[in-house]
Amino acid sequence: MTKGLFITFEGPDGSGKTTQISRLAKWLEERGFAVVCTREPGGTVAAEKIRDIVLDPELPIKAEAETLLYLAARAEHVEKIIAPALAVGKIVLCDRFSDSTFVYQGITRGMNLEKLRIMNTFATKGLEPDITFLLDGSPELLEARRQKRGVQDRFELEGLAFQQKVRDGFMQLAREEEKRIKVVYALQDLDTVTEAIMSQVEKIICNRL
Ligand code: T5A
Repeated sequence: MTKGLFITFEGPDGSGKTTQISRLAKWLEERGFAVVCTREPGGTVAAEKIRDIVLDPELPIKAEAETLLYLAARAEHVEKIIAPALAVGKIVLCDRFSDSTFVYQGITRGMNLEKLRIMNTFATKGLEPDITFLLDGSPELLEARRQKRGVQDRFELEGLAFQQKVRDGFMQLAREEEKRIKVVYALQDLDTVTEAIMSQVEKIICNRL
């Protein structure tokens, strides 16, 4: 591929993004593709420090400050990790990106979505994913998975009503951008979820070659 491929994974907390990214990365690497796996907030030294702040449930932050921190982390991440990898033809698999800001800070926290989109474009310099997998599932069933895993961050502590708003927010975005955002039901067995994702990625790669 002459131009890289930017794939993002979105969905409620604990929906299986990290697990599916590592499975897809293995599958792509076995086929000879150069893959970069990364996450938001995070991906660079500074952005990982911002991650520690924004996810710390013991540290209260105003919604505006929280939003700016997520966007600052993203600006770092795009400039230093994502854009350079795409420029040399790599496939970037990113655990959360702009859609998380639109859902968590916009739709769920109630910040103005249009303003958020403008600020986000400033942070990303207009970079958008080629395809986004939205791992969707009922908050009650995902809660059981999160509890098994243990530690909870700021948003995971907000309860089921909050997680339902998050789910509805992502589904709203998926309806608005049907072509880019592919909804995958997360509460199937691991292999079925992976196959649904791989078949879409295979199609895109074949169209690009
Ligand atoms: N955020 C982020 C914002 O508010 N604004 C933003 O702009 C951005 C970028 C990130 C938080 O930051 C917020 C949103 C988030 O609340 P995080 O720690 O990265 O925090 O949280 P998550 O993205 O939710 O990551 P998690 O690690 O919590 O969940 P994953 O990655 O979706 O799930 P995963 O793969 O770790 O799986 C969870 C458990 O389920 C099992 C796994 O083995 C694991 O134990 N599992 C399955 N079990 C059975 N069947 C399956 N199909 C399974 N898939 C996974």
